[in-house]
Amino acid sequence: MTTLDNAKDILITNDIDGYSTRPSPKLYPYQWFWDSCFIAIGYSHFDIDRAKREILGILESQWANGMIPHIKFNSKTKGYFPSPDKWKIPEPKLTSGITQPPMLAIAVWEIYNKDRDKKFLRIVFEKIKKYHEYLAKYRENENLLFIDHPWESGTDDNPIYDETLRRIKITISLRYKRKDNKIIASSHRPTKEHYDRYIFLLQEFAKYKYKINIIKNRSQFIIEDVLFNSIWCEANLCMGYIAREIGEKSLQFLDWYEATKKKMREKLVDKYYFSFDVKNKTLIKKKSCASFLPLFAKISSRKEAEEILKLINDFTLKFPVCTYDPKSPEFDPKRYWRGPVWININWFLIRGLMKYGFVKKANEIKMKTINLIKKHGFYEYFNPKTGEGYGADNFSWTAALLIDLFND
Ligand code: 2M8
Repeated sequence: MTTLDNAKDILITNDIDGYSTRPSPKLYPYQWFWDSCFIAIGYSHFDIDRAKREILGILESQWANGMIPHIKFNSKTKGYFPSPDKWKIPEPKLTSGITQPPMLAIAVWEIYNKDRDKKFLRIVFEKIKKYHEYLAKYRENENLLFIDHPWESGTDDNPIYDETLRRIKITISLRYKRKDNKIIASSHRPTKEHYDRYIFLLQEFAKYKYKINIIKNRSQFIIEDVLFNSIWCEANLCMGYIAREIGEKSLQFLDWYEATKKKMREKLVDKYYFSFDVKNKTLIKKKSCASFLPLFAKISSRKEAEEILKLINDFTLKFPVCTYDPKSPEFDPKRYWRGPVWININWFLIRGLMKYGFVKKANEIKMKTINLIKKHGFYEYFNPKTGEGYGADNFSWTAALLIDLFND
């Protein structure tokens, strides 16, 4: 079997029901929102109908207010903590109660570019529009979107959130049993201090019945996140294109794009782009992979892009690219989002570098990413010094994005 065949096989094996795919068989046995967007992009190269069904599968989980939750559970599977009953959501659905980076329109635009099926765009347009309206209405703070849980960032234990999490006072006694660290070595997963806060926040959200205004007032973790806002910008551009293709209004999306981009440039830059802690009123000046994302959405000026390129070089050990500053004492080449190489970040980078004409660098990262997977396997993340794979094996987005890189 070729590596490409392996990749396709992983997606097919991780299929749940023809409409959703597990990120990995054991560690993540349900459908995750942004994972499935990457998965759909992978499928679009060899089974376009299945790619479209992955998108429909995500949309099934949408709440009445437009929110798209980060996990769609099902009643047949067990083995993940926090399980569906822990979320206590105010919705007659089996889902989590928080969202993830809004990749949906980006994935749909990728699919559309393969077969120009306007019928599919018409089926999904209103629902994605409703999701964007939800984000603009409930998550906007001075023209930037905020996240209210580290899991919403997709880069869960990125050290940029450490200080904010440390300030959270846990006011109740927490009793819970993790499952992740029974499957994967504890030293490769988030710490207990982090999990305590993840779970505490969930319990607070349930107490507030997921009312965003109350959460925004009372919670300590309110972050205008660089990665999330960059993806929001790009997704609005894609919604603008989609709207135009099917004769719908595109102006609102382009307004959101412009307003967010302007605010990011005003508020989030200090040489590099950083996230802003709303409660502590500080720019979190820690260098992480999130600072690369403005390239992907073409937010940075030429000069800023050149600085980001230097940062990428600083973040390149033997295998590109570290997710956290390798010179920082918080860097850990084995622990989750605190240093290891992640394939989706490399994918964002490759696309972003191409947009600024940094073709050589983009191709270099692309070839090294493909070779890393070929040699070390379809892992969730990789040691940037040795290439060793960690976390889940047969990880879906590693497979899906490899398919995309091969075909790009
Ligand atoms: C990781 O996050 C989940 C919680 O959502 C977990 O650790 O249990 C993150 O890497 C996230 O970005 C990803 O979507 C998810 C599933 O692959 O796993």
